[in-house]
Amino acid sequence: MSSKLESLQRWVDEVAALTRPAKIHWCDGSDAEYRQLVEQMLQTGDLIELNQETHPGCYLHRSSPSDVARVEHLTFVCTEDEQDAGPNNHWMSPTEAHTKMDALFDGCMEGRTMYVIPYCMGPIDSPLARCGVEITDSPYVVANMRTMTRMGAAAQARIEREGTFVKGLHSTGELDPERRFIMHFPEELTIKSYGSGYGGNALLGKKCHALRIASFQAKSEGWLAEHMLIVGIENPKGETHYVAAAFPSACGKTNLAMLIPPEGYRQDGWKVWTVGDDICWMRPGADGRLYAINPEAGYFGVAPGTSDATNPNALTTIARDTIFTNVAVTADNQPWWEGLPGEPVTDWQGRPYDPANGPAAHPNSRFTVSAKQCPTWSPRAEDSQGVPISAIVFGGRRPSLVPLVFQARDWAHGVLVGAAMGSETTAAATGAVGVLRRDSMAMKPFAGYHYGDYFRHWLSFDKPGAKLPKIFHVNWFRKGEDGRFLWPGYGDNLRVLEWMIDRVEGRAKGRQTPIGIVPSEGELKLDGLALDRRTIETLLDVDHNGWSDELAAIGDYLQSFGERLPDELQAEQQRIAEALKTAEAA
Ligand code: GTP
Ligand code: SPV
Ligand code: MN
Repeated sequence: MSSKLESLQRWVDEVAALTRPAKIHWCDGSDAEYRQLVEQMLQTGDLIELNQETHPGCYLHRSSPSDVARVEHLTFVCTEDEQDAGPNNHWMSPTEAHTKMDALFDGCMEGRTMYVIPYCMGPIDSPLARCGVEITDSPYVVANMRTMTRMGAAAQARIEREGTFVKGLHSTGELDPERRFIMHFPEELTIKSYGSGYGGNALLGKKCHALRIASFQAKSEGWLAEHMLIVGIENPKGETHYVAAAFPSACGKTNLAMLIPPEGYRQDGWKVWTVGDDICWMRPGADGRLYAINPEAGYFGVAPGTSDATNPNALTTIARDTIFTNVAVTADNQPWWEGLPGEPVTDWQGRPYDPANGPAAHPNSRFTVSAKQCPTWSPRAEDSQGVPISAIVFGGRRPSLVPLVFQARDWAHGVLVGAAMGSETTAAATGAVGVLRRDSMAMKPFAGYHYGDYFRHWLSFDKPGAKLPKIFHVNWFRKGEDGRFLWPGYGDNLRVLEWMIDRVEGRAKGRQTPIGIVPSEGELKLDGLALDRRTIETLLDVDHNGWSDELAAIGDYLQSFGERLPDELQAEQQRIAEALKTAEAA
């Protein structure tokens, strides 16, 4: 095959001349192609068949043990001007980065097949969707891209019609961490990734395109590309509000997107609809509201912790036609991870399970599955115009200080709340776990440009005629003195979402505090929960002293963005710091 789009054909020819594959395969996205890839990977051992009676169409992939997560220290944004990448990104000059990468790609596909993957991020007919082409030598990447994106002939047709696409070049290389780089050239709409076969490093449509490159494009085109889930909450009257929520990696997006209402809510007729679990593209519509699409077609979700108690929806979703990466296996060859009943016999590295070696499943083990398999898949998930967003939620893992929920008083305050987000690090990226760090809008690893400019872009949506979502902050991860989570979380998070919707609709009054509006007594429906009064008070308490220190830390953090920090954001920080001082004195 080939392309009638000259720029695409020329690029594929250039890449082939550099990487020198034995064969070139243009992916059409068909079932037959997928089956053939699976067969081939079963033969090479890239995939291992799981129990086909309990898990039809399910396979296991074991990645190299040193290639199990995103690598932020090896991820670069290569803009002409170093300033444009910002202190939030690692930077390399485009010339240096191209030279370095092209040396790695030189001859790297000799004797192998080079796959050309045309894909579309977003519903294929959506004006909000954008296309790309990934070239890779990994059949595992092809199989995953087929599930995660609209991949194949239809995407190629759109690319040929539009004449523009994001170029992504990937090779697994030697899987040597010393020869591993994920490079972004936003000004050239180009990505080059070498030396990793894992998730966000290798499935270039996901974080590299749909967040880093897309956020850069969105800045000049007036839209937002965000690390957010999108969920529809339908009340007993049949009215649905769509909520977009940004939590850092492995902090609860998939779980909130697939939430099952608590028993009483179900009886009353509440329903939850999943639009997306990781990425959200949104732009203002003609009526001034923000409309959002999920650019992805599948879920690349965290396996550990997924159970009948926490996320039965996800468990149903992944009962068939799923690729599992780095999970453990039971005696009868079923996939297994911490949180599931039963016991593992083989760990994620294929060794006999021994607790002395750590968890059986890698903490960042994942499932890849089509979004359509989710029982709560939204009927509007493929709406080409997107869904209107009523509320934006920020949140992170904060063991102390940060209350269960509070609302920003207006958009500018909300942008500060997002910018000030902090969270404990997780296994989704290599490095220490459980360290508190700032992760503005959950985009620290993904914003493709200077955070100062990014905050300014966010602020710019507040203009005459705009009907913007209300902005909230949540914390499901507050811990008690015994180290246990105070809030039950998961399905019960709907109680917090209901309060937000009541705020959006003007039904809940709330209580003003220096940091924002919290639920007043009785506004959160907690019936059926075994929470004592003290716990509820702790969850909703605003500790003025503690928050003063927090605001000072936020101020220092904002200063690190220098001249490009919008004055308005600093003014918000000062306003709240002052309000806290006044409240302390009172
Ligand atoms: P990425 O795919 O990495 O972007 O992550 P995500 O934000 O989609 O995270 P996910 O929903 O997969 O959750 C990650 C971990 O957080 C899992 O182990 C969950 O069990 C846990 N988790 C999710 N929601 C809650 C909650 O409400 N409370 C508690 N305590 N844990 C939660
Ligand atoms: C994340 O780390 O936020 C993920 C997984 O969603 S990955 O695709 O590896 O980035
Ligand atoms: Mn993510």
